[in-house]
Amino acid sequence: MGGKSSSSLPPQLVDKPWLQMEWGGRGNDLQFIKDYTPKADGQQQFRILLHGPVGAGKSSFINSVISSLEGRISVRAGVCNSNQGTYTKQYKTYRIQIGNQGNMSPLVLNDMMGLENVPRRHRRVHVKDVEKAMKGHIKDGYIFNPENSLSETDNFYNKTPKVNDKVHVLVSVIDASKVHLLPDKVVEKIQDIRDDATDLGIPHMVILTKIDEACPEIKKDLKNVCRSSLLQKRVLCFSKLVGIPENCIFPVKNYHSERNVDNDIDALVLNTLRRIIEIGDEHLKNQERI
Ligand SMILES: Nc1nc2c(ncn2[C@@H]2O[C@H](COP(=O)(O)OP(=O)(O)OP(=O)(O)O)[C@@H](O)[C@H]2O)c(=O)[nH]1
Ligand SMILES: [Mg+2]
Repeated sequence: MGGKSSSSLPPQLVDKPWLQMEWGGRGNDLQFIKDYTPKADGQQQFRILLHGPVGAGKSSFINSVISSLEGRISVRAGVCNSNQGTYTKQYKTYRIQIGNQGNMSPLVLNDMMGLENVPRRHRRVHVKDVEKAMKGHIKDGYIFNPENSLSETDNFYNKTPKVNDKVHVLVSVIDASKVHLLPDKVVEKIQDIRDDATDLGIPHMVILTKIDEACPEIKKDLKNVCRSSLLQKRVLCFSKLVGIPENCIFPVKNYHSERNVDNDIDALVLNTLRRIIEIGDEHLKNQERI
């Protein structure tokens, strides 16, 4: 993938785009997302679970999705600027309204506590909690305990999860500007969680956030994401680290300081959300055939 950088281009950009993106395609993706309904028996919801290192932009991605779909900046999911451990401590479900009639989208996003670079025992707790969330055992509002995984006797433990409680796509959220700096132990945990998802038959994809911080040319113009060799390298790097195909890794710039929605940010966010739905839906259809 990719071409060599020509002399007229800044060194971080390559001639031939390595990523295909229709910048004017926002309307198509928006319509696809608004029209989506899960087809499986008894399924009214399509649940997307976001997990990943602390401060990677999980909650910001939820705000970005809501902002892009609703056409105005949303700050529903709490976001924090400080580096003092994970800000999100609760297992929280976000539902999205479609249009002004109060209709709710079947799409449901779940936010959770970030994966910290902590002693081994605590990381195990995190991996177990992600597994429980994927199986639908964690009820909305549960406050994570970094020292113990959710107990089966806890009031927030759902003993009999239904099809709507289970996760349909697992999304790892990773800071593109720090991919190459991820501690080995954090990479191992992401691999463990990916293995658990595979065992449970849940598709896994990755969002690389903060692409504006990862490449100065993207900061200048978001459309440069398709030709940024720096970002391409980060995608390849993460693909090799975790063993996930490059075409399951999606670059995104979240809304974080903007006061108004922006067509280019929307285009990337909506296109990524569409791919999440398509990958999850394809998987559900395949499972039905088995
Ligand atoms: N420049 C830039 N900043 C971002 C982007 N996404 C998130 N941020 C910032 O990164 C910081 C952390 O974002 P959060 O959304 O709180 O990250 P999180 O993964 O939910 O973090 P925890 O809940 O603490 O685990 C905030 O200051 C955001 O404004 C992005 O795409 N670009
Ligand atoms: Mg958060």
